[in-house]
Amino acid sequence: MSDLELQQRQVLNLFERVSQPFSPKPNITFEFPNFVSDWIFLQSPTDLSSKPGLATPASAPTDGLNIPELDLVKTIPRGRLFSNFHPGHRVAAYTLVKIFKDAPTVADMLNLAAHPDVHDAVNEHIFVYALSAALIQRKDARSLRLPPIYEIFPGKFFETKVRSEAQINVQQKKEPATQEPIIIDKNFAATNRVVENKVSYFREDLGINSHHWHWHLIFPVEATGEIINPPDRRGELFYYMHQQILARYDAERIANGLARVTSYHDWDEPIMEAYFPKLTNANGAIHWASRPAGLVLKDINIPDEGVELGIEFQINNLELWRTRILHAIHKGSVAKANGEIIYLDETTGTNTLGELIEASQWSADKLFYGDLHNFGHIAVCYIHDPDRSHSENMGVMGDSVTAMRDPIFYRWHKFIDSLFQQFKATLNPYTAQQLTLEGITVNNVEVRRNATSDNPRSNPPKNLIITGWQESIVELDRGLDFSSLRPVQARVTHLQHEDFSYRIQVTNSTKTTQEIVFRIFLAPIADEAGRPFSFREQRLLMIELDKFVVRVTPGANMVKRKSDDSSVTIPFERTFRDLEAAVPATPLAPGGVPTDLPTDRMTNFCGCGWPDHFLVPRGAPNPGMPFTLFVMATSWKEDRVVNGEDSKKLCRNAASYCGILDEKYPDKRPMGFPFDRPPDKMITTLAKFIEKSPNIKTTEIRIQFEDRIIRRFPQQ
Ligand code: CUO
Repeated sequence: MSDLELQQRQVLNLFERVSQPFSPKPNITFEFPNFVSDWIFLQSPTDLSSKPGLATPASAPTDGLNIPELDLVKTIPRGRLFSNFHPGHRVAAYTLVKIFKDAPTVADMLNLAAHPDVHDAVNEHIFVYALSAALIQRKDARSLRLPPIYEIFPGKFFETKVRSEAQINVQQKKEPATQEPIIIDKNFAATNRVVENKVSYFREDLGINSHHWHWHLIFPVEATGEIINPPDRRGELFYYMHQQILARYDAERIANGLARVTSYHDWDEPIMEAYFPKLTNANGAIHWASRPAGLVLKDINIPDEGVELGIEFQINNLELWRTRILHAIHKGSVAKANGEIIYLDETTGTNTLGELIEASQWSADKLFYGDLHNFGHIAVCYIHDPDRSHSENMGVMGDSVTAMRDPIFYRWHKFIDSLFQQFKATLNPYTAQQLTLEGITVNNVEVRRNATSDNPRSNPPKNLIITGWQESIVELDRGLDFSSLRPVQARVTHLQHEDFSYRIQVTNSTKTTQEIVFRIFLAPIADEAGRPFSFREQRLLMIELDKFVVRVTPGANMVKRKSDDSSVTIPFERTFRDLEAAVPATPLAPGGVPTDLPTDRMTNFCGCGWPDHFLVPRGAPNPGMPFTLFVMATSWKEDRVVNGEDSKKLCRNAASYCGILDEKYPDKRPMGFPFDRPPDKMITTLAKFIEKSPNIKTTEIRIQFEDRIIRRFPQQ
């Protein structure tokens, strides 16, 4: 076994049954790392001789380890649910990230992570967060893959009773060949008498929630380890990625006859959308709290949570911070603590505001502008027990893995988005010149479904996309608290669409070949009652489907692009078992430039990306739901951000919402361009918006939902 193979197996081993004491698998040995003796104090002996698979080199101390900073990590006890929106929890988690990143080599880090004084002593959620973050951030770990978060913590995705069914499965000792997967009911959290349940397939989708976890993992609120500067346009990405979630969610709501999400900004009003998650941790002992209808936000005072003072704030604080942020938006500038003024201009204003509102370490003045977005998550997740006098756990809004399950997530983020939209309204509308590209005409655009085994018709109708359900297998046995020698599988049902392609006819009337950026968006045409949207409304519903660069030769060109090449999405994640079967044999070059690796071997950063199976909204049953498909051509020469060898960068396949690892965001335009700001007052329709721009073309397409299983991929 090569070092790399061993390390990949060690990573998978470390993420198995994290709530239990660590147990190395046969053939995987961890060695107590020599390096720790340089920077630790040895106390609290743990006898490793009784731990098979945990070896002690001759020169290393044998009596256990005590890294002083681990005391800080342990301020969040094992078993407690973890919130990366909570400052005290973050201190604990980032401290462990730093410990892992400070290990001289990846091998040292993995050995340290396996030590019982680390693995078995720190909070299991923090352990997974910290090891994942360190693996992503360490350049020398770029060849290693993380298993999917829903297999590490199935309790954050699947209802409690799945655990007992799994246990029965194991006790009955069925052979794998005869073992039926556990069926996950896609309506487990509520019945259809709950109106909001119509879109639970979106809120509770495992790919969508995994994406949200990954996004917050790679864009931490504060610096971890040696990171000092934020990733490029991090604050703007915070705005844009969440704005796109809202646009996508609203499209699902409209398709299901529901009104668009309303902003949650009146914090004295009761929240009428209840949510009962029915989730527990691996052994079923700790549950995520439910939130009945009618609760009102209360001041938070939880002294036993996190570092020193725990967490305490008043809803008044949120109101004060909101006022200060709005003041900054309408004055056009924010003031740093040292008095320096930062103008909110059209180039960096959104980014500055994003850091301020979220609020991250890179906020211009966190004391003055506060911690608005993060504390909103905290206030909602403890709304049922705001001082924990009932010792209740938090609700799902506290954890980035689970927050998107709750309807209030979207209302809270609609409020957050409204702050950005107020800023965008202060910017000059795009001029006709900014919206045109000399010499390039997009003559036509259409979509065509690809033929499938289910649908072998050779010439499917154009401008029609079919959606339906797909069943996928998820492995549960690595995330449960009991050991099983045989796979325990669950079958989950999620939305899927048939593959399709864009065909864009474009004429280049210049004399030279041009590199053109194609920007493709999709938005519903009418609301749930069939009333057509004004352009001002529809602009906010535009969903980015793809953005790509093509060389266009003089004369007529036909550009074809497949839906699964989208710059927004990533494929379904690989299971623990897939990763074990496909451990990388050779490391990547330093800096992580892949040479010939297939997509599913790329680094952990690839875990960030909208799930491919949710590229397009569900649509409506026959005859389908009408959408506007929008294609715009802009100049790559003007939009390009010099990124070296663009085509070779890691994980650029979901760059639109996640950026590119260690690189600048690969597009100079504001995220969401050209829909990121309101048009001129005189422009009331999309047709008017594009009338002077031959480089833009729209067409009407339909998305038709068929309430049946479609087989886009072979069944696993
Ligand atoms: Cu992603 Cu509020 O930021 O959940």
